[in-house]
Amino acid sequence: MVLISALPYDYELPTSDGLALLIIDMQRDFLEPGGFGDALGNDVSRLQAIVPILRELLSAFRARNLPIFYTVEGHKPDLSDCPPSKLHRGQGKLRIGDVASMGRILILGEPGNEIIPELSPLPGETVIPKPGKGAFYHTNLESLLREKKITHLLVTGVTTEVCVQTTMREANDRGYECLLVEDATESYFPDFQQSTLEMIRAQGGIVGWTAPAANIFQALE
Ligand code: C5J
Repeated sequence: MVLISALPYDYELPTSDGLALLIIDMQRDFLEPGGFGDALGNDVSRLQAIVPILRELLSAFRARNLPIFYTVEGHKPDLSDCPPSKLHRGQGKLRIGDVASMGRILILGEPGNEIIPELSPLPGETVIPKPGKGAFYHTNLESLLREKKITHLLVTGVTTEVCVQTTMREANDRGYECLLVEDATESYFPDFQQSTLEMIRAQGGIVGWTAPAANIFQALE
């Protein structure tokens, strides 16, 4: 373990066994025009800002052979795993399952559902499809983490206040020591990103810790 500077206080980072990188939903649906994020009226270009840091985190984890888990939010083509509440929410022109420029919106296996090419998973890295906002809901993430004896999660990806925060709360309730990497998570709403970081680390780290990636790189050197 190495103590790294984090908020609300130093975080014990395992530098080998027990540590995993979790990359939430860095898929075209959220980062490129024509996907789900765009259909909801968001400026998707904002999310590109974290791609270089995520590439560095990927390199650091790959160099040390540390486990990496990606998630993608998506539904079966027949939408049987999409509750009507999710399907009908909002007033956008396009909905989940509709055909757009990257195929059917938020449907597993469609071009829009792919992780962006800059962060493409390598063989052996696990991609977990998830129907909900949280990565533990209706997925095998927990059993995979238990299998690999993971105790500490570095959480990254998009969007900070939706899938990232939901996942971090789910992980926290399951006993994982979670650190949200401040400059490796992004939102369509800058204020929500900042508020989420504050919520996570408030009350003595009620959901976990936050720290910039530089503090992690230093520890993994
Ligand atoms: C959303 C996500 N925002 N990955 N999904 O619907 O945060």
